[in-house]
Amino acid sequence: DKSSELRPTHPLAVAPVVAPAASVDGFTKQFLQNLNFDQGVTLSTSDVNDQYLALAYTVRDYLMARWFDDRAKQKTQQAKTVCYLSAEYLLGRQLDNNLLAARLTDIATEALAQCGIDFDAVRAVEIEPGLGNGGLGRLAACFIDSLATMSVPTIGYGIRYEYGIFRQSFADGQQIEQPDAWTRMGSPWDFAHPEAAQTISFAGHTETYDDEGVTRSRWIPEWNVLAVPYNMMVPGYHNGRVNTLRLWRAVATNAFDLHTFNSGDYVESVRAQTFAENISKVLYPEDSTPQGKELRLQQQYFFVAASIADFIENVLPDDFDLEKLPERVIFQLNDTHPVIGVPELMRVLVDEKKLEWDAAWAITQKCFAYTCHTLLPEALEVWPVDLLGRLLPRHLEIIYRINDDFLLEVRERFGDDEMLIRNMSIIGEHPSRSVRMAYLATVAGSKVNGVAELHSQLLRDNVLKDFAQMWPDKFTNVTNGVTPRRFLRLANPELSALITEALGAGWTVDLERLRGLEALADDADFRERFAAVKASNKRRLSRVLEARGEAPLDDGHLLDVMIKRLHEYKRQTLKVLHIVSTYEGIVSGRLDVDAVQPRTFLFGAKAAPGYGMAKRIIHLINAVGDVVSADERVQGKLKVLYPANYNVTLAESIIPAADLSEQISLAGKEASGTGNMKLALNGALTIGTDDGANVEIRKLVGDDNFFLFGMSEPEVEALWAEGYRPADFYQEDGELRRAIDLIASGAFSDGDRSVFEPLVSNLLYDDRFMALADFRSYLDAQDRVDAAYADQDAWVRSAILNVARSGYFSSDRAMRDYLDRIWHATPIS
Ligand code: H53
Repeated sequence: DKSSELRPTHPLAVAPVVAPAASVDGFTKQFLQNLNFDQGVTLSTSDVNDQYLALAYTVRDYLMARWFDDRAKQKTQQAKTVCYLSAEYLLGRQLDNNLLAARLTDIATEALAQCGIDFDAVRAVEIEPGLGNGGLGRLAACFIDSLATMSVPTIGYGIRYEYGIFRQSFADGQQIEQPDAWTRMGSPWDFAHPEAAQTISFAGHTETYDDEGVTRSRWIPEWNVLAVPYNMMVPGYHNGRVNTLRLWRAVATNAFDLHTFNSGDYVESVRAQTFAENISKVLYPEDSTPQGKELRLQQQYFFVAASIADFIENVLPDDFDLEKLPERVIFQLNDTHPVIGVPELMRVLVDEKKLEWDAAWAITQKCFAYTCHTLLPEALEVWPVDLLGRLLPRHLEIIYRINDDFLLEVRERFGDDEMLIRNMSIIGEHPSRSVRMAYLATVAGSKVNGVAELHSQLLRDNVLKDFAQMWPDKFTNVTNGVTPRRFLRLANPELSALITEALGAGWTVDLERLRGLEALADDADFRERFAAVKASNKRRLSRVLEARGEAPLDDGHLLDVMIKRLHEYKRQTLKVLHIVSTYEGIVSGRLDVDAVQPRTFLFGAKAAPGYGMAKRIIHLINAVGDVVSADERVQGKLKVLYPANYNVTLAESIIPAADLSEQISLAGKEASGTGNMKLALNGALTIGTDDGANVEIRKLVGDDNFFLFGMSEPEVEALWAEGYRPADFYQEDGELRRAIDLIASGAFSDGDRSVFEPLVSNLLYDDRFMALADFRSYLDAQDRVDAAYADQDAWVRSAILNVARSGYFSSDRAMRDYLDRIWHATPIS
């Protein structure tokens, strides 16, 4: 600490920081003090938001001493640090999580009760930081929770967006987006450190110069912004550890651009400030379909450059020998979003620290590893060379040099195969010249991993085939995982209590212990209690829905949930076809009503605002839902619910209540899925294709406890190869025809046939994701679901086995796999 010598060492200032007494009185005292001195109110004049903020500050106070300790250790112990670089962290609410981690839940409950405060009302005002879109962002949040719980020195680096994922509402069944000003009522969980800001540069040009006989390059940037770090606590569960999530916010370097100011254009100079601050203004709402917008590249470079500089300057000791960098850090690239960090580290090492290119490259290759999260070709980020060269001219030069060296290596290994060279080049030429970020990451990374077994296999066999041939050992798999603290212990307190009663408390950090429940699946008394928990969770969800102005749940209904981003490859439309077909079957008398179980179909999904087809699908779900839920002929039988603004908080109410988990993507398209894991872990049975992590879920829970349907990935490929004609499936299947015809007839759009015409034609004549080809198999599987649900005892047994066999999907296990296979880092004491 550079300034410590200058600081007076008052005896009180050098004494160790201690947490307030861990007692109800100690907590109450601290809470009231925070109400008074941080919120400026008394208990009697406080409102619920004051109480929430004071409570959050109190929890912080308890964690603070541990946080100081862990940061000091990070400096002195010189352990290898995992720097997780992610453009998204979908954190969810913090209060209950942090209380739980710090063992303060009971104390806080009692303290608030003594103050006459309704704890649930306080909980309800917390606005979750929605700094991510979906699976990828939520995965990052699970990972940092597990790393803290496992005492692995970690810094999560990302962006402190001013506006997170938009708030969704519906008007006439169509999605409306509103900005999510998540900090407007305060943000008690983060600490701004403007004094530790980094200056991040953009644009300009490069030049060479003579540095004592050596020709070197340097970058003369044109403009810059400040990256101000906001630190958030990431407490481990019951281990006294607190890691850091460091999110960067963009602030203008100079409030008044002097030149502009002197020329008299005050307004213009303030506008320039807004330009800089736009960088961290808003999260891009596209999930797995990047837009290639300049602002997005600015965001990516902004946070990655700030993070690398922060690590080197502030985490490493002052005179650190950078040749040893790989011993102290691994930068994990969460998808391609942070990959611009590769040329940035090269620039720092070569231009600033004056290392030789080859030495710098050897270091860089050891410091990065890359996780790929997709198979969709349109999701692999590419940046037009002219855009990248304009914004980051030096980085483009470095990328060209990396590519030249790499292609030489390819020629040495495989000869002058021009086709191969073109296919593997980091610079693509078609349709226009651009940098392929996934290839750059693959060339630079020490390891490349996919996120489920099937996905990693398809990466090796298709998407990155040539690279896997060149470097077979570089490729590995780490199947995703989810944190059992948030998604079982907190979200499902009643099931947690039942499990703890049966197995002891250790399962929260050792999820494989859930295996112990297998034996209890055959215990009628346990089954009854398990079923009672599910029923109670449904009532709780019903209350949550009613509080949001939605219809409640009906007793005895099978709760069938599809909660995930709206994307064609995930096939919400296939789900709609099942609903429409069932509805039509009952209304027309074609179906034996008694064989159809009463069901509530529950959707949760946001669509990217610019994704027209996804928005039409939302409209269709709502339109079908309105008609079905209002039709007397299916009353008590079918109900469709689509609460708006699905987010982590709502997921925490839905998942524990679910009976059936819809994981119905076209095989080979969903990299992993993580909602599938959360639902199985909470005792929902999966109806799913052999895709992503479904494959592993099915293997673990067993075929008897999983409803498999649809084409396998090789079958999908074969059907494509022979020429897929969706209309043939329509012609050949009467039920499919009736369902599609009903939609086309205007039955769900007040007779207006034009409303869903684009959707219907897309299904009949394009159907990129082969919903029609899998329809028959899906309906048959749904019949098996109905039959299985009719035998409640057998169903509950299957549900218990799903819980018992899902321990593998803990993110703690995923972190152990990353540590062993990729990071080679170890927990510290
Ligand atoms: O990442 C999840 C996977 C899921 C995949 C998702 C994802 C995004 O949310 C965003 C971009 C991207 O390339 C992939 O779709 O299958 O479970 C976490 O790995």
